Amino acid sequence: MLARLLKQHTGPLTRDLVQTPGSFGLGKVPERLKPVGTTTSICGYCATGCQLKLHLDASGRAINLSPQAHYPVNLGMACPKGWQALDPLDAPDRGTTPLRRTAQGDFESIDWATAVETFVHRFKSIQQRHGHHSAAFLSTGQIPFEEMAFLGCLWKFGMGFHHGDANTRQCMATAVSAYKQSFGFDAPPYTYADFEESDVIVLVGANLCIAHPILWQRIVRNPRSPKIIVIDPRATETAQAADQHLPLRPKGDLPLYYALAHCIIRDGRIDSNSLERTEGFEEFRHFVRDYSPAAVAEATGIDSDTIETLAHQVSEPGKRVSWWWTMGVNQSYEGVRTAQAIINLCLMTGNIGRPGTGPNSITGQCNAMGSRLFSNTTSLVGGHDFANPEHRLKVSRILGIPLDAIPSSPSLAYDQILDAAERGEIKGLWIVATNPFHSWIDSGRLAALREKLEFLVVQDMYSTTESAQVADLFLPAAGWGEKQGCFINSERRIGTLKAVRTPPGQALADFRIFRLLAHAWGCDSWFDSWTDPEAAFLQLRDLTLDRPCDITGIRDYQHIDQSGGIQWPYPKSMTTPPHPTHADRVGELTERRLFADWNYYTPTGKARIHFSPPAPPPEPPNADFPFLLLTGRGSSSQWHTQTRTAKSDILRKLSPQEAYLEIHPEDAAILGIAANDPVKVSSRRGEIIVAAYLAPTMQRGQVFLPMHDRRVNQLTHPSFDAHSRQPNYKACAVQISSAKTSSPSKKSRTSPAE
Ligand SMILES: Nc1nc2c(c(=O)[nH]1)N[C@H]1C(S)=C(S)[C@@H](COP(=O)(O)OP(=O)(O)OC[C@H]3O[C@@H](n4cnc5c(=O)[nH]c(N)nc54)[C@H](O)[C@@H]3O)O[C@H]1N2
Ligand SMILES: Nc1nc2c(c(=O)[nH]1)N[C@H]1C(S)=C(S)[C@@H](COP(=O)(O)OP(=O)(O)OC[C@H]3O[C@@H](n4cnc5c(=O)[nH]c(N)nc54)[C@H](O)[C@@H]3O)O[C@H]1N2
Ligand code: SF4
Ligand SMILES: [Mo]
Repeated sequence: MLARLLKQHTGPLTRDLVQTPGSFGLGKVPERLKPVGTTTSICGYCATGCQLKLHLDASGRAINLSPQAHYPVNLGMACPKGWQALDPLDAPDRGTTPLRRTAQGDFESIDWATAVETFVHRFKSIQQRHGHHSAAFLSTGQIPFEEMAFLGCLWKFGMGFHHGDANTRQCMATAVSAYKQSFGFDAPPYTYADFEESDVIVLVGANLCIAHPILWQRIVRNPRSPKIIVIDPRATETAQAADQHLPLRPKGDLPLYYALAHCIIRDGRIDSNSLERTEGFEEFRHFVRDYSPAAVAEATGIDSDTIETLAHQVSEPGKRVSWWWTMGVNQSYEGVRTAQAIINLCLMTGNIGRPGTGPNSITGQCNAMGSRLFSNTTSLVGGHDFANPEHRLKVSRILGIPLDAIPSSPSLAYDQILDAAERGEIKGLWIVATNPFHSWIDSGRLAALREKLEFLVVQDMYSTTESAQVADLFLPAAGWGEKQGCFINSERRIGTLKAVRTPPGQALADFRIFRLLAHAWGCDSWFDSWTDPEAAFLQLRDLTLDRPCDITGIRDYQHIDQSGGIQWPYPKSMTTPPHPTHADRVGELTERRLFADWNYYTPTGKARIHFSPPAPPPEPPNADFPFLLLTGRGSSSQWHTQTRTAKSDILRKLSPQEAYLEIHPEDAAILGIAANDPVKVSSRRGEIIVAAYLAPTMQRGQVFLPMHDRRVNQLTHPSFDAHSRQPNYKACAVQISSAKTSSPSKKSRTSPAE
């Protein structure tokens, strides 16, 4: 009950929690645990990128932590996950030795020499028999980018395999594609100060109070009394705390933003100077003629008067308007065009490149932005293009990799890798710091796919994850707090992490594991200079020369720490003489946004306006599956597949422990379902039983499941955005019935619309 209550009130409560050190285990410290020193690390959960101050004992071991007071991101605040970041390191199910599957199907402990030998032998054998396209890695946005780059370069250049993708495909691929097409580079333009400098803040499919609580705090600090508008089918914690909530029909975003463009153009509220810096506006003007508010009212679920008012609010001359989106936009079958519809509105109204403005995609994982630049998956490492011969030459020269070892095309996308595995073309998979057997869309399919794989390696902190449990070889990894490196947060800020704990047993930092594997594969001479994360960082830094993400002005890790983090770009030309303290540099370095000159990274220097007619949803509700299922984050104390957060006593107390379905009370009443009743949720792909949570915050005919329960993705529909290949996690058709009866009663099949 406490958990439910906490969940229900996370908005206002979050505000209390982030400011009350005592409530998070920082109370009285026993004498023997009195810290003798401190260091700092960026938090290893979300992409906000809060800096934590780690309190160390005499041996350099972290015994506690608190949020860093002067860091320009969190300004002394942290959410519950950050406060409890050390807890998961001590969990009893940490992987402490490599494990290998025996002929009987059990795991046996092996030493590293045997593990590395097994890895190399099995993958080499696959490559010899089936070629360079026959295995792939699936990695993450949650390890330092030095490690991501090592993995991507080792696998593709050193080991000679072609395919690898990351869980950022589940998350940020839409924003990447949208920015690349519109601006010529994957460049989120904002800095967090924009939250505090806006007059109108539009949050689209972004539940900040749960998913980015410290960013919500930044909004709360805005002295301009901003109008906060939330566009979300659900009356989320954030929507309840906002000035206005537009409960749109799921996936009604695209016609809604086209209608806003229609009104803004009709009323002449465009910024002609900004428009001069764009291409494609005439075609767009013509296109949106058909999108009057009346024409889209039904598709959006928003009446024409409200749309007219919104059009006015977001185009008022002299007002600073910022748009912020997260998974409500990205995880859609037409996410890229939706993100671009927002970008187009900002370009039309001049709301870009100025304080308090911007079409701003908020990233999810601590290092999603690092993955976008350095993982060597969709883009060639360092913000380059596999297809560009000059880029390949540059990477070859700076990293000392033979030119012919660099592929000229990007990898298959995540879903295409899994399709290829299903067809038997991909025989081996190496999963690093992600848990797809829980988090991938239509996850039930992975069980069958597993049978087809010859060899599955999982490299994780825990041997108990859904993915580790089905591996042939498990490699135990050190986690956040046990290793060094850098993350890049949502506003492009690079920050460092430190090793303040010793990994348990034989667990090793991912970086060290890659070094072992490079040696055993026989390609270690190519990675001789990758001796440690900072050495790798310096090479990766040099690689960014003359790219939009140029960071060649950064001297070393210490420079980053002294500067309060450094946002890209930071080319050599920006380097100023070092100051003794971080405080002197505040203001000079701490907040920078892109496109102040409305010059974009496209060949013409102009932004490109993209649009397409909205398409019908892949799986609309019908008489048999009458409800639309939305999924997403459940509470601020739960992280994804919960391998880490579930290990903290405090975080467990702060979050609901049983899986639940949010359903409108009137829909529940029609189905004969009372609060807490077991309910069966079935889609065409599977069925699960969870507890009913009667939520007037839901619209009729829609239900919501938090993604943290391992069974949720057995229901989701495998459809994807055509441009970004991001999964459409947030809309599939389901049937709901009381699980008190054995088969769905006639009543349970009643459409909520009836
Ligand atoms: N506590 C916690 N914080 C996290 C995470 C976590 O697991 N736990 N994960 C991190 C990661 S990786 C990510 S990506 C972010 C995600 O952060 P968010 O995107 O904010 O979280 P979600 O709950 O996935 O989705 C946001 C909202 O999208 C809405 N939505 C669904 N369909 C539509 C639609 O068609 N249109 C619109 N406009 N909205 C829609 C949903 O109702 C939901 O409220 O959170 C990060 N922060
Ligand atoms: N239905 C539904 N599904 C979703 C979503 C949704 O909204 N709805 N959201 C999607 C999104 S946005 C995301 S980002 C994904 C997240 O999905 P996942 O990436 O699968 O989820 P995590 O639980 O974060 O998995 C990270 C894994 O890395 C391990 N790990 C942590 N640190 C380290 C390390 O340093 N080294 C190594 N080797 N391992 C480490 C953890 O123990 C954990 O097993 O889920 C997606 N799935
Ligand atoms: S808001 Fe994100 S980065 Fe900050 S403490 Fe919480 S999880 Fe960590
Ligand atoms: Mo994500």
